[in-house]
Amino acid sequence: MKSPLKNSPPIPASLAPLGRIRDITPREVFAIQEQLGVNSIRDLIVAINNKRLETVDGLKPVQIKNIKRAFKLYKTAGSRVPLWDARLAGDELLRALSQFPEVEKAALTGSLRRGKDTIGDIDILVQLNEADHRKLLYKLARMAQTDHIIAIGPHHVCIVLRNQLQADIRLATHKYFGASLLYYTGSAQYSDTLKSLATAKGFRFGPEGLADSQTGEYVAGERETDIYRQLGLDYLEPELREDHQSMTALQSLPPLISFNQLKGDMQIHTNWSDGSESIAAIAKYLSHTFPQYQYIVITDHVSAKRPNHVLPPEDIFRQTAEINRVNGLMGSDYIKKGVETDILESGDPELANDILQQFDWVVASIHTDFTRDNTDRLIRACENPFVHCIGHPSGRLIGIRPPYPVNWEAVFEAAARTGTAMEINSRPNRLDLNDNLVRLAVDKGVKLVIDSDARTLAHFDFVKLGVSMARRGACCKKDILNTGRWEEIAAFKAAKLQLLRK
Ligand code: DGT
Ligand code: CA
Ligand code: CA
Ligand code: ZN
Repeated sequence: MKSPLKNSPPIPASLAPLGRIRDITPREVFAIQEQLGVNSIRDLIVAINNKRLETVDGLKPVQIKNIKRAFKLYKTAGSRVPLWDARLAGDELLRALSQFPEVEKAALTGSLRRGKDTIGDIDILVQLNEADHRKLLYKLARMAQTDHIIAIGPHHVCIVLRNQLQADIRLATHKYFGASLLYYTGSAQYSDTLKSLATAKGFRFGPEGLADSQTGEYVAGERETDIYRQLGLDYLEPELREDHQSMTALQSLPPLISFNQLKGDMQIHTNWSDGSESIAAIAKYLSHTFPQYQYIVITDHVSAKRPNHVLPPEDIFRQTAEINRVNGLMGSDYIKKGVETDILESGDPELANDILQQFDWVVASIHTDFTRDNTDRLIRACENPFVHCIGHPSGRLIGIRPPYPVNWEAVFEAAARTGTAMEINSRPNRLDLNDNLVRLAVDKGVKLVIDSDARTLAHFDFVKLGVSMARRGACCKKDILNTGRWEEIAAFKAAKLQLLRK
């Protein structure tokens, strides 16, 4: 028998990542390289976008399909970027595009508008005041942020930015801007479901508008809301447009949580532990920059076991004195005394209850044993009367560490039963709880807290990412504890104490 590998040429080094993708054989890589002159992953993107794989002699349609699917998988596993980075780049592109006199407006679409935790590519929709799209596409695509153009069509250009992110820029006129916005916000699954629904109701839906399928006449397109209305649907926030379930299950929901409703930041690290700013500098910055905040909670790690970047327990009183001093200068008790304590192997917090009792807010987090099933530990931590919140509950670090195994039903039931909050940690590589866990927690009646876990002043903006997770988890104001005044948080703590004393 002939060895299947015997006649396979080696995969060229520049295309090595391709060789690691399931469904792509060395022979296929070789044929693509030879016949299309594809010598890098970048060339391959161009070839796929220009439908040139279809011209390769010896590649069957099913193989082409496999390569495309595998390449999509390669993209998802290897090169998705955190929402934070994509948002900064997307906002910069929006600003750049708005400078062109022909551009009437521009908006983010795709997963960026839906607020997904990681982003495959940036999608932008531009409304123009003139019809010569092709000429203008070249002009837009040559903005300063562009590294090179991958593909260009009549109303669409795909570019690679200097920061190596990829962006799709699509054009529309005001007549069908809303339809394109809806269509290209996706998700693809959601857009497809809308299409089928439109067909069932005697319409045809696409990026150019909603048309009567009998007459071909356009009946809606300028605004998303016009299309929803024509289809007899309630408007659905972009963060909820993920799967077909969102079509029915999420109709007539109360308004989703918004950043403006947050009344304080519940997890902040200072230069007393691993942060870089003083308590006074943080208080001054936040009271000016986030005037909606009525309170902020300092939660430095306190540990006797971990030597570095933590506050030793003997310094708690000195830190309390400093918080009192700054509060005194501000003439309020704006700064709350919190702590982040480790959840030990047993599930108990490292700090003893008589110490925990002295804090205004206690976050307990797992910082060890990331591979074992942590269900029991998390439940045990919830059962401590002085633990108010579980920090970054799933322990994932996006692109670095998967979440540890947990029976979430059991943990959220314990949190609801004991009156313990769960954190939506807003750091870009955490976003923990994620959207799906947020939704499950809310279904189980668990209260959530959105906080920054900031180490520097720039980190305080992260809470907007946490808000995106909460919105994707269908959270309303009542689900988020820190949309309330501090009195409401105090009542939440008192209720837990009462509950566990029974
Ligand atoms: P990503 O980029 O992987 O984070 O996810 P998306 O959702 O941004 O996906 P992307 O960039 O491929 O497409 C953006 C949106 O455009 C997508 O959510 C729906 C729409 N779209 C693009 N291509 C198609 C298509 O072939 N069919 C349908 N129904 N929608 C599409
Ligand atoms: Ca995208
Ligand atoms: Ca795209
Ligand atoms: Zn932590």
